Amino acid sequence: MAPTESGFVPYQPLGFTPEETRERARKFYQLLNRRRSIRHFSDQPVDREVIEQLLLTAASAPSGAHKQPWTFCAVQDPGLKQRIRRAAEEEEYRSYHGRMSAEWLSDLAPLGTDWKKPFLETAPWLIVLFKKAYDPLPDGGRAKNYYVNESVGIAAGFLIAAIHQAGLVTLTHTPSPMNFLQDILQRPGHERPYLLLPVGYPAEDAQVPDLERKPAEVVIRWY
Ligand code: IYR
Repeated sequence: MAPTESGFVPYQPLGFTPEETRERARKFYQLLNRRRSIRHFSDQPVDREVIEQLLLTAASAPSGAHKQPWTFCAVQDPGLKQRIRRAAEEEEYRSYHGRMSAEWLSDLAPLGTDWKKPFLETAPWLIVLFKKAYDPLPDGGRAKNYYVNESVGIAAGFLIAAIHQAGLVTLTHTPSPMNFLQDILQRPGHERPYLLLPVGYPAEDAQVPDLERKPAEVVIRWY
Protein backbone atom coordinates (compact mmCIF):
# COMPACT_ATOMS: atom_id res chain seq x y z
CA MET A 1 0.00 0.00 0.00
CA ALA A 2 1.40 3.37 -1.00
CA PRO A 3 1.46 5.82 1.89
CA THR A 4 -0.82 8.81 1.49
CA GLU A 5 -0.06 12.39 2.33
CA SER A 6 -2.14 12.14 5.50
CA GLY A 7 -0.24 9.11 6.74
CA PHE A 8 -3.40 7.04 6.46
CA VAL A 9 -4.15 4.26 3.97
CA PRO A 10 -7.37 2.34 3.36
CA TYR A 11 -7.89 -0.68 5.59
CA GLN A 12 -8.07 -3.93 3.63
CA PRO A 13 -10.79 -5.92 5.41
CA LEU A 14 -10.82 -9.72 5.29
CA GLY A 15 -14.40 -9.37 4.05
CA PHE A 16 -16.11 -12.56 5.23
CA THR A 17 -19.86 -13.01 5.03
CA PRO A 18 -21.80 -13.32 8.31
CA GLU A 19 -21.99 -17.09 7.75
CA GLU A 20 -18.26 -17.32 7.18
CA THR A 21 -17.72 -15.17 10.26
CA ARG A 22 -19.83 -17.51 12.38
CA GLU A 23 -18.02 -20.59 11.09
CA ARG A 24 -14.56 -19.07 11.51
CA ALA A 25 -15.33 -17.90 15.06
CA ARG A 26 -16.47 -21.42 15.94
CA LYS A 27 -13.51 -23.10 14.27
CA PHE A 28 -10.96 -20.80 15.92
CA TYR A 29 -12.46 -21.46 19.33
CA GLN A 30 -12.36 -25.21 18.69
CA LEU A 31 -8.71 -24.94 17.71
CA LEU A 32 -7.57 -22.70 20.57
CA ASN A 33 -9.59 -24.59 23.14
CA ARG A 34 -7.33 -27.60 22.49
CA ARG A 35 -4.26 -25.63 23.58
CA ARG A 36 -2.64 -26.82 26.78
CA SER A 37 0.42 -25.71 28.70
CA ILE A 38 2.97 -28.46 28.16
CA ARG A 39 5.89 -29.37 30.42
CA HIS A 40 7.13 -32.44 28.54
CA PHE A 41 8.88 -31.67 25.27
CA SER A 42 10.35 -33.75 22.47
CA ASP A 43 13.87 -32.82 21.40
CA GLN A 44 12.73 -32.97 17.76
CA PRO A 45 14.17 -29.90 16.02
CA VAL A 46 12.03 -27.02 14.77
CA ASP A 47 13.28 -24.94 11.84
CA ARG A 48 14.46 -21.44 12.56
CA GLU A 49 12.16 -20.22 9.73
CA VAL A 50 9.16 -21.54 11.67
CA ILE A 51 10.23 -19.74 14.82
CA GLU A 52 10.74 -16.56 12.81
CA GLN A 53 7.18 -16.72 11.43
CA LEU A 54 5.80 -17.24 14.96
CA LEU A 55 7.78 -14.28 16.26
CA LEU A 56 6.70 -12.03 13.39
CA THR A 57 3.11 -12.99 14.24
CA ALA A 58 3.71 -12.02 17.88
CA ALA A 59 5.36 -8.76 16.81
CA SER A 60 2.25 -7.89 14.78
CA ALA A 61 0.33 -7.34 18.03
CA PRO A 62 -1.13 -3.92 18.84
CA SER A 63 0.89 -1.76 21.25
CA GLY A 64 0.51 1.57 23.03
CA ALA A 65 1.16 4.39 20.53
CA HIS A 66 2.53 1.68 18.22
CA LYS A 67 5.79 1.70 20.16
CA GLN A 68 6.23 -2.10 19.87
CA PRO A 69 8.01 -2.21 23.25
CA TRP A 70 9.38 -5.74 22.94
CA THR A 71 12.38 -7.84 22.00
CA PHE A 72 12.05 -11.55 21.28
CA CYS A 73 15.19 -13.61 21.94
CA ALA A 74 15.14 -17.03 20.26
CA VAL A 75 17.63 -19.33 21.96
CA GLN A 76 18.76 -22.57 20.33
CA ASP A 77 22.35 -22.75 21.60
CA PRO A 78 22.67 -25.76 23.98
CA GLY A 79 25.22 -23.97 26.20
CA LEU A 80 22.91 -21.00 26.69
CA LYS A 81 19.91 -23.26 27.29
CA GLN A 82 21.89 -25.13 29.95
CA ARG A 83 22.85 -21.88 31.69
CA ILE A 84 19.25 -20.68 31.56
CA ARG A 85 18.01 -23.98 33.00
CA ARG A 86 20.54 -23.91 35.85
CA ALA A 87 19.75 -20.30 36.77
CA ALA A 88 15.98 -20.88 36.55
CA GLU A 89 16.20 -23.99 38.72
CA GLU A 90 18.26 -22.14 41.32
CA GLU A 91 15.58 -19.44 41.61
CA GLU A 92 12.71 -21.90 41.45
CA TYR A 93 14.30 -24.08 44.15
CA ARG A 94 14.28 -21.08 46.45
CA SER A 95 10.70 -20.23 45.47
CA TYR A 96 9.38 -23.72 46.13
CA HIS A 97 11.38 -23.94 49.40
CA GLY A 98 10.25 -20.80 51.21
CA ARG A 99 9.41 -17.94 48.85
CA MET A 100 5.95 -19.17 47.81
CA SER A 101 3.10 -19.09 50.32
CA ALA A 102 1.35 -22.25 51.53
CA GLU A 103 -1.76 -21.15 49.62
CA TRP A 104 0.24 -20.71 46.41
CA LEU A 105 1.92 -24.12 46.80
CA SER A 106 -1.44 -25.80 47.38
CA ASP A 107 -2.92 -24.02 44.31
CA LEU A 108 -0.04 -25.40 42.24
CA ALA A 109 -0.22 -28.94 43.66
CA PRO A 110 -2.83 -30.20 41.14
CA LEU A 111 -0.61 -28.95 38.30
CA GLY A 112 2.28 -31.14 39.41
CA THR A 113 4.90 -28.41 39.06
CA ASP A 114 8.16 -28.32 41.00
CA TRP A 115 11.53 -26.53 40.89
CA LYS A 116 13.01 -28.86 38.28
CA LYS A 117 12.86 -27.49 34.72
CA PRO A 118 14.40 -30.10 32.36
CA PHE A 119 12.22 -28.79 29.53
CA LEU A 120 14.47 -25.73 29.38
CA GLU A 121 17.10 -27.99 27.82
CA THR A 122 14.90 -30.52 26.02
CA ALA A 123 12.83 -28.05 24.02
CA PRO A 124 14.66 -27.11 20.80
CA TRP A 125 13.93 -23.42 21.32
CA LEU A 126 13.55 -21.05 24.24
CA ILE A 127 11.88 -17.78 23.43
CA VAL A 128 12.54 -15.04 25.93
CA LEU A 129 10.24 -12.07 25.67
CA PHE A 130 11.66 -8.81 26.98
CA LYS A 131 9.67 -5.64 27.65
CA LYS A 132 11.07 -2.18 27.14
CA ALA A 133 9.86 0.59 29.45
CA TYR A 134 11.57 3.06 27.11
CA ASP A 135 13.85 3.16 24.08
CA PRO A 136 17.21 4.89 24.47
CA LEU A 137 17.77 7.85 22.13
CA PRO A 138 21.11 8.57 20.44
CA ASP A 139 21.44 11.79 22.50
CA GLY A 140 21.21 9.80 25.72
CA GLY A 141 17.53 10.61 26.25
CA ARG A 142 14.67 8.19 26.55
CA ALA A 143 11.72 7.70 24.17
CA LYS A 144 8.83 6.67 26.41
CA ASN A 145 6.71 3.60 25.78
CA TYR A 146 3.09 3.31 26.88
CA TYR A 147 0.97 0.49 28.28
CA VAL A 148 4.05 -1.69 28.17
CA ASN A 149 2.68 -4.60 30.24
CA GLU A 150 -0.56 -4.66 28.28
CA SER A 151 1.26 -4.50 24.93
CA VAL A 152 3.74 -7.23 25.77
CA GLY A 153 0.99 -9.38 27.27
CA ILE A 154 -1.02 -9.14 24.06
CA ALA A 155 2.06 -10.02 21.98
CA ALA A 156 2.60 -13.03 24.25
CA GLY A 157 -1.01 -14.09 23.59
CA PHE A 158 -0.51 -13.82 19.84
CA LEU A 159 2.67 -15.91 20.17
CA ILE A 160 1.05 -18.63 22.26
CA ALA A 161 -1.86 -18.86 19.79
CA ALA A 162 0.53 -18.98 16.81
CA ILE A 163 2.63 -21.72 18.44
CA HIS A 164 -0.49 -23.83 19.02
CA GLN A 165 -1.86 -23.16 15.56
CA ALA A 166 1.40 -24.51 14.08
CA GLY A 167 1.00 -27.75 16.04
CA LEU A 168 3.79 -26.91 18.45
CA VAL A 169 3.53 -26.55 22.21
CA THR A 170 4.79 -24.16 24.84
CA LEU A 171 4.66 -23.28 28.51
CA THR A 172 4.23 -19.75 29.81
CA HIS A 173 7.10 -20.06 32.22
CA THR A 174 7.88 -17.31 34.72
CA PRO A 175 10.86 -18.36 36.82
CA SER A 176 10.92 -15.74 39.51
CA PRO A 177 12.89 -13.52 39.72
CA MET A 178 14.19 -13.81 36.17
CA ASN A 179 16.83 -11.09 35.95
CA PHE A 180 19.33 -13.84 35.14
CA LEU A 181 17.92 -13.86 31.61
CA GLN A 182 19.13 -10.30 31.13
CA ASP A 183 22.65 -11.32 32.16
CA ILE A 184 22.85 -14.59 30.23
CA LEU A 185 21.47 -13.06 27.01
CA GLN A 186 23.41 -9.83 27.59
CA ARG A 187 20.39 -7.60 27.04
CA PRO A 188 20.68 -3.88 27.69
CA GLY A 189 19.38 -2.43 30.96
CA HIS A 190 16.16 -1.02 29.50
CA GLU A 191 15.01 -4.53 28.51
CA ARG A 192 13.36 -6.52 31.30
CA PRO A 193 12.45 -10.22 31.02
CA TYR A 194 8.70 -10.74 30.81
CA LEU A 195 8.15 -14.38 29.88
CA LEU A 196 10.18 -17.48 29.06
CA LEU A 197 8.57 -19.83 26.54
CA PRO A 198 10.08 -23.21 25.68
CA VAL A 199 8.82 -24.15 22.20
CA GLY A 200 8.84 -27.47 20.42
CA TYR A 201 6.85 -30.62 19.75
CA PRO A 202 5.30 -32.38 22.73
CA ALA A 203 6.98 -35.51 24.11
CA GLU A 204 5.20 -38.64 22.91
CA ASP A 205 4.17 -39.46 26.47
CA ALA A 206 3.35 -35.86 27.42
CA GLN A 207 0.59 -35.63 30.00
CA VAL A 208 -1.47 -32.66 31.11
CA PRO A 209 -3.50 -32.11 34.26
CA ASP A 210 -7.16 -33.01 33.88
CA LEU A 211 -8.52 -29.48 34.07
CA GLU A 212 -11.78 -27.87 33.10
CA ARG A 213 -12.23 -24.32 31.90
CA LYS A 214 -14.78 -22.04 33.52
CA PRO A 215 -18.05 -22.13 31.55
CA ALA A 216 -19.44 -19.21 29.53
CA GLU A 217 -22.01 -18.25 32.16
CA VAL A 218 -19.23 -17.79 34.73
CA VAL A 219 -16.69 -15.86 32.67
CA ILE A 220 -19.03 -13.86 30.42
CA ARG A 221 -21.61 -11.26 31.48
CA TRP A 222 -23.91 -9.83 28.83
CA TYR A 223 -25.28 -6.29 29.12
N1 IYR B 1 7.06 -19.94 38.45
C1 IYR B 1 6.97 -21.23 39.12
C2 IYR B 1 5.71 -21.43 39.89
C3 IYR B 1 4.46 -21.47 39.09
C4 IYR B 1 3.54 -20.42 39.23
C5 IYR B 1 2.36 -20.46 38.57
I1 IYR B 1 1.02 -18.95 38.86
C6 IYR B 1 2.03 -21.53 37.73
O1 IYR B 1 0.82 -21.57 37.05
C7 IYR B 1 2.93 -22.60 37.61
C8 IYR B 1 4.14 -22.55 38.31
C9 IYR B 1 7.19 -22.36 38.11
O2 IYR B 1 7.21 -22.09 36.91
O3 IYR B 1 7.30 -23.51 38.53
